[in-house]
Amino acid sequence: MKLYSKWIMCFTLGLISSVVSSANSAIVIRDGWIREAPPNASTLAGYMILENQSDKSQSLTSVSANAFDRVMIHRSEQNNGMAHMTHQKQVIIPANGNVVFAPGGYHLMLMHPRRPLHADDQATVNFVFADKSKQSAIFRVRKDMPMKGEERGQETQRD
Ligand SMILES: [Cu+2]
Repeated sequence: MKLYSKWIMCFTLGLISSVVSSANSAIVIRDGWIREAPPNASTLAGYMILENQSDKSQSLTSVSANAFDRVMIHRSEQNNGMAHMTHQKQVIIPANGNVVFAPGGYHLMLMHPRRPLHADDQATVNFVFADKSKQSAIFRVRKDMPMKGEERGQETQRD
């Protein structure tokens, strides 16, 4: 009987450590897309939803992509009717909550594309979080925001 419970203990610890050593974060990245830009554009914008499926808040600290020299996290804001962007060192995703990156708000600034990106092309984007966990997602290049319900439909009419 003692031996048996010891075995259970080992098995449980083994399971726990395999979860801890996993590099995947508790964040799910959904609906990733990159807005298509003219071929000579030096910067593109990327959008997605970061969904935190854990009971702990998470913090996004850096982003990279093979298709770009550098990726920065920005936030667009309106101040006295003037739009401007600020660089974000981190973005906190609340426990069991999400943060939406969308035109007019948070966005990824994808700098200096290393290859031409046209509508329907794909690029892998890599996310690193404050707890050193990582997550990657495939973003699709689109002419415009994916249509999903009326709210987003209105966004696309801004352009
Ligand atoms: Cu920006």
